[in-house]
Amino acid sequence: MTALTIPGLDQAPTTNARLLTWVQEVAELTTPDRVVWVDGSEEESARINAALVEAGTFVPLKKKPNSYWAASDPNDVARVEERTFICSVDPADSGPTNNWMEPAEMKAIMLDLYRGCMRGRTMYVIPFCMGPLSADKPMLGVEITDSEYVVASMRIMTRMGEKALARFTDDAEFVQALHSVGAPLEPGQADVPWPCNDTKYITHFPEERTIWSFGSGYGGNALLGKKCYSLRIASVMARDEGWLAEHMLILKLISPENKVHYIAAAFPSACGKTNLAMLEPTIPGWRVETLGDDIAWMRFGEDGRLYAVNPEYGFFGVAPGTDYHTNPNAMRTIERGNSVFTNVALTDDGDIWWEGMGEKPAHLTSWKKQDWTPESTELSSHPNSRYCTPMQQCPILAPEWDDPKGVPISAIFFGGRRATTVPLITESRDWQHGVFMGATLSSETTAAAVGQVGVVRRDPMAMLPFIGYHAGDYFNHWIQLGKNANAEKLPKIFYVNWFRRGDDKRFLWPGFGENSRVLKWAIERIEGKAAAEETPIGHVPTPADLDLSGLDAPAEDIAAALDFDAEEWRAELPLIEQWFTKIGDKLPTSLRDEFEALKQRLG
Ligand code: SAT
Ligand code: MN
Repeated sequence: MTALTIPGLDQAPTTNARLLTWVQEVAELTTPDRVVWVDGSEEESARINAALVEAGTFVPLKKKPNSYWAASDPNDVARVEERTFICSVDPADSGPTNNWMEPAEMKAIMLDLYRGCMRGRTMYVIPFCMGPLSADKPMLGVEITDSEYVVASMRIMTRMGEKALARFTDDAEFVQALHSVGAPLEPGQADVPWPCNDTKYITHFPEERTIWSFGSGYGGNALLGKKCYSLRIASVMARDEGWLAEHMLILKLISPENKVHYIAAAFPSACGKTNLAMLEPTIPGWRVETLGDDIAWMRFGEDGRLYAVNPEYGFFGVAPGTDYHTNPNAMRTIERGNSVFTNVALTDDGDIWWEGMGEKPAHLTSWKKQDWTPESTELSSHPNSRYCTPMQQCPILAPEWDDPKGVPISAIFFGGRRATTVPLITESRDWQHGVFMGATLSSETTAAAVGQVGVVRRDPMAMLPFIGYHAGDYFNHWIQLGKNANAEKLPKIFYVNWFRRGDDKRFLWPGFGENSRVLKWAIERIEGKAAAEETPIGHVPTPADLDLSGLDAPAEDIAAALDFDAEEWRAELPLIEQWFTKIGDKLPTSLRDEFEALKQRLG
């Protein structure tokens, strides 16, 4: 078959030569039955959703407008870090924390997999833009995919279709993102509701700003604007151009005096970024507005401050544990409809349910499409089940969410999930010390990635699976940005841990809305209004330094949550040493110096 016979291929709504050539090449390689140029219209969306319902991928929800339940293949539920590659030309540019393969070798393997892989399917061409469309230099991309689920999800998660294509000038640069579920259909062969392939590759060619993904339909593996573009590829662009692409939420904190501070916070996947981004403060008079829950692109403004933009257009949040108590604003966002729920449970009356959503219904259809009752021994929803919902439906969305200038960041939080050792909050001594905190961040693994859950690992800046180049160079980039900036105007860096536990494993700090007390202390430190104790690891508040008025929690627990324990930290030192050894000789000497100084202070 020659490409010209593929219906739709010649209906390109663009004159961008690079795009036209690439689409032609991919169509010839993957031989789909037809090509659709995605315009992002309502009609098209209705068509795609209807096709997904027809295929059994989507079940329409009776209780939520224009919303759908989807259950994945049970083997395709999370990011596959083992199958994720940074194929830089030089292996030294991928570094010790990424998988690497020689680009030509990887391409040969993947070209073999891609050959004919869209047979029997439709190839969709999705032009998209990460970040505001009105940016001087819009951050463009095109995803080619054979998955309707991906088209429907990209419509929620990115600015896509005609409105993005309008920013494609004839010579516009864009990230090429190729995706296939890897499940060609023979003539007459019936499709399955969740096509995918046991062989999976999530591959990045950083020098070419190109992404090749094969075999998975799961969010982080398949929605290529998200982790693949906005973190792995963008972190390389950011290194080259002097900015930061980070795994951070962005929130706006408003004091009772209407003073505004913006905070960016990095936590590993499934450690509460969405909850913090949408928090309802429990302290009177304080308010939070949301700008993003997962990714922040930060550039210095003309005034020397660091400005953050959220490249995304929707939220792809962990469902279990989300309810009107833990995250009322996420619940209000999804109530408005237009959402896709993947791997949660389906109620008999056509709504969704997951663990943590209050009383257990008498009967559900589980994420494995099996009958589920409160007596069932299995969970109704996968721990990494997700809601995918438009950002603009969030009732506390900050009005400046779409401003291409971004918002000036006052504080950066690094945080992980640690049962011991790490206090509720620690303020860094300066930028370099803050970068050390980020570079040595540790967290227990979660269900967001395939693998064992609950194992402590170093997760620098919560970016371990997302740094698109050598981690040592990445640390150096952070250090250099600080050196070149006006220190007075840099955000203050804090290290937080909401997950410290008592002897009986109970959480010491209540979390959620009460985290506003921690935010308040951080802002008051920046404003020079709050006290702290100097410890070997940084400045830590005593219970008296935090606003605990009206907090219903045992005083011993609060003290234990804030406690700096020298013994625990001395036990941490060999782990940091190991980690730095792994980074090797690209570790900046300034971080080595920070480590030696910490050792000294710990005695
Ligand atoms: O990788 S996803 O973006 O799908 C979810 C996550 O791990 O943060
Ligand atoms: Mn994430």
